[in-house]
Amino acid sequence: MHRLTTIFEKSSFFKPQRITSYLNQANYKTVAETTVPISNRQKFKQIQPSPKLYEKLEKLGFGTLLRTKRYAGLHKQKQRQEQKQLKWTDQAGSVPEPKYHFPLLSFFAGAKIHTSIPPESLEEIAFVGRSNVGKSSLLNSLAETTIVRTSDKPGLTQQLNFFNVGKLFHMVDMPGYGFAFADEAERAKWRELMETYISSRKTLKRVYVVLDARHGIKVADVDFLKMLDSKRVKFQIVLTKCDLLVLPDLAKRITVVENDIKQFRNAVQAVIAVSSKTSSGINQLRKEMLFLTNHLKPKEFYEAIEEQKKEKLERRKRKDH
Ligand SMILES: Nc1nc2c(ncn2[C@@H]2O[C@H](COP(=O)(O)OP(=O)(O)O)[C@@H](O)[C@H]2O)c(=O)[nH]1
Ligand SMILES: [Mg+2]
Repeated sequence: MHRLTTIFEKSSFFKPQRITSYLNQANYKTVAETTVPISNRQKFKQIQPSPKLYEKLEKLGFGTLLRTKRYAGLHKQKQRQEQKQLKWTDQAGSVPEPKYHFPLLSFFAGAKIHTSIPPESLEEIAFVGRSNVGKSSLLNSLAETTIVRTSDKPGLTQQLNFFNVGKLFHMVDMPGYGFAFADEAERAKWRELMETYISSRKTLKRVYVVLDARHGIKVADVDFLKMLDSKRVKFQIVLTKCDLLVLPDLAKRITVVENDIKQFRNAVQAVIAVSSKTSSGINQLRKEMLFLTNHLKPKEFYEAIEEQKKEKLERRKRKDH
């Protein structure tokens, strides 16, 4: 209603007196009579993400900030940061981020009931989210294949689908929650299956809750996140379809979601942004998944190995002399 009145007011086509009489007729209060609370859309517009977040997103390939007056301040801050970094890289030499690839993806089990869930073996990373948010597309994009079925029709994934990522780890595509197509009994069955799996699986390393970047956290998501939190399952938010937002809106969305998940104890605070369509952010997510499943170690680990090698060589040299 408030939105309607503001639209009417902004438009020069409608004369103010006519609006007031129309609104009075319809038994509505006019803008003058009420204090207008700001809408969610306005609140969203007012968010000011940090220059650091912009910089991170630009690096991941989510576009660049326009050189308009509106972003002049941010550009200045960024320039200062870049100059500082230049000084540093002059000394150390910049290291480009390597490209990570997953080994061949293969489907190995589907479970409609908990008794058909395969026994625990390799570590697992599960993908959950509302139907149609882009979970299956994300799996395909990560593994650079098309074997995971994707669809425009909500509710196609009606079972837990287990995939081997070579012999490294498993990815699990889970049924979408919170859509109106399946009947109540069916939905309850799926929810039970997911809850059993999530709360009892020892090899489950991380649950990625996939959200559509355009929408953020919805009511159905909150229910699911509360369930995860109550079962003490560590989860992390992945925003996908980020190609459908311009950079400032994406940065704002991330800021909102980061704020929303502060209430959950078991949420990983960092929010991941990706696009399965353009592959932005996908390499970074691959890297994080390899870290999670212990197939990549922190920099210090490789440095320590190098040190050991050097020491060995020196000892051998000393012996030879
Ligand atoms: N633009 C865009 N569309 C996407 C992206 N990811 C998925 N989609 C589309 O969203 C729809 C649902 O995707 P799907 O992976 O089947 O969703 P799921 O139900 O969560 O598994 C499909 O039409 C996809 O083409 C993305 O990153 N960008
Ligand atoms: Mg799917």
